Amino acid sequence: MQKMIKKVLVANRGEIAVRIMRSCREMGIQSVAVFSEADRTSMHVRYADEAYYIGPSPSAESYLKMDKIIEVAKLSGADAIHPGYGFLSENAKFSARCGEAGIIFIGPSPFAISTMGDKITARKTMIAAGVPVVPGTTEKVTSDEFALKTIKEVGLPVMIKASAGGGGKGMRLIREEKDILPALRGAKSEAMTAFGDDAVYIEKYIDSPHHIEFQILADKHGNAVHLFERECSVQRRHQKVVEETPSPIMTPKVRAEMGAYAVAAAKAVNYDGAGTIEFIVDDNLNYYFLEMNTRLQVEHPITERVVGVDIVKEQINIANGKVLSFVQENLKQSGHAIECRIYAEDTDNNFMPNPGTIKHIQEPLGLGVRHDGYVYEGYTIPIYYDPMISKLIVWGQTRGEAIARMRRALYEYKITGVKTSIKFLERIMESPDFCIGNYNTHFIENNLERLLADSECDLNCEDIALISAFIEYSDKLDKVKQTVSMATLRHGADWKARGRRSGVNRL
Ligand code: MV4
Repeated sequence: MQKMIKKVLVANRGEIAVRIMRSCREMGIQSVAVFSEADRTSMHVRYADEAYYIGPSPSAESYLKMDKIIEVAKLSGADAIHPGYGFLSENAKFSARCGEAGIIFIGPSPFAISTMGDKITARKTMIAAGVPVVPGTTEKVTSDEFALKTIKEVGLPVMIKASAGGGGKGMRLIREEKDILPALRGAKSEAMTAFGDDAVYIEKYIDSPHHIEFQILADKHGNAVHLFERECSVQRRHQKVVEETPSPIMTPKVRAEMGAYAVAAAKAVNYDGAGTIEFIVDDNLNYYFLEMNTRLQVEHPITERVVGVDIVKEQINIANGKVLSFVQENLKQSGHAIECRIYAEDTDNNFMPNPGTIKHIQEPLGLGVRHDGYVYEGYTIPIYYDPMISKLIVWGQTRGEAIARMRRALYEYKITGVKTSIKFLERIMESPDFCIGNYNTHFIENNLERLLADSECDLNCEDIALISAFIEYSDKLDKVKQTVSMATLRHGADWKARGRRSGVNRL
């Protein structure tokens, strides 16, 4: 029997670092935080049992420093490293380096990471495993003739994708014959610049698709299960905004088929740990493997809620060499879960990141609500990292109940000091197409005007000035009282009620 993990170094920050440490705490495992200059006051540092400084704020000088992180793991006596998502999570070299240092990498083998990380190799491996892939090339595109021949076979439009890319990086859409060769040249040079690898491949373009992914868990003994799907089509520029499970378009038959393919995909690379198989799905429920994410994903909590499994705990059990404690037949979807990603961004200004200091935060609570975050009052969101503040996850017995609960939770959610995407998310939850489940990956661009529209507001300028003053001086009670009494004289005593009716609290 292998020695059990007693201390985990979390090589990440923000909400996911806290999320991972929470499962560690429940399992009686000590947690070690690492932090950059900008993260001295971050929540993950406070939550951890121990914390170590690893370098300057830019992630290239801290969270991406393999040597430093492994050194801290040894120094602190951590027997395992959890990489979270992003940073080193899908770095085959890091997985290997941990192994060489005698530290358990809580994630898949270097082989599984590199096979799935190279998209051409992944496609080949999936074809060999009988998993449906998008029609296109199985080898890298080595000549113009080969590209033209392939495109003739599959028909326009097509996409050119970088083998070293993924997640939408280095993609080009070709609709017309005259664009083929320039696009090919452009894609290759772009891939070379971005990834140091100019290998590209061609896929038939699937118009207006759904992005549906399957969560899988696999142990080191050849057992693998899927935890059903997540519908991730509500996205903007390859950034997911809302995720839900089950998918509104899924049928039991297609779900069972895709789930079985997801398990086959994992087994084809001897996968162990938690992973996600992304499929692209058209309106007729034709589905194709797109890529595999060999990490814990941002949106994992909706699966946890509907399937009733702590995915981080399973990752740790798997890393400990345990046999999965359930088989496919034990797993059921129960009810409906939705996640909204809350960003510090200015949705009215091209979604520009809006980091800054949190002046006030009131997090939603109550039945069926989970809030995975890391910020607190007075905390300054650094400019160096992703501006995601938190994830709001709700559960309902039905999709309708889940949407109503998400609206209620977003209504309760109040953050001042930074601009957030809360209002934008409320509009998504009120959109007729979202509410009836009629959406695909073009949902946000197709509805952008409505999603950004100014809400009707019956406040006059003085009301707005008053509320602004209230927020501005909320730490100076005397001044607030003075401002309020002046406003009451001007507007009569009903300003508060009028303000509440018009939703002024969220100004
Ligand atoms: C596609 C596609 C249409 N046809 N591939 C974008 C992210 C990356 N994982 C793959 N992506 C796409 N690949 C073919 N052959 C459309 C997309 C795509 C997309 C996919 C999932 C979620 C959102 C998307 C938004 C635009 C394009």
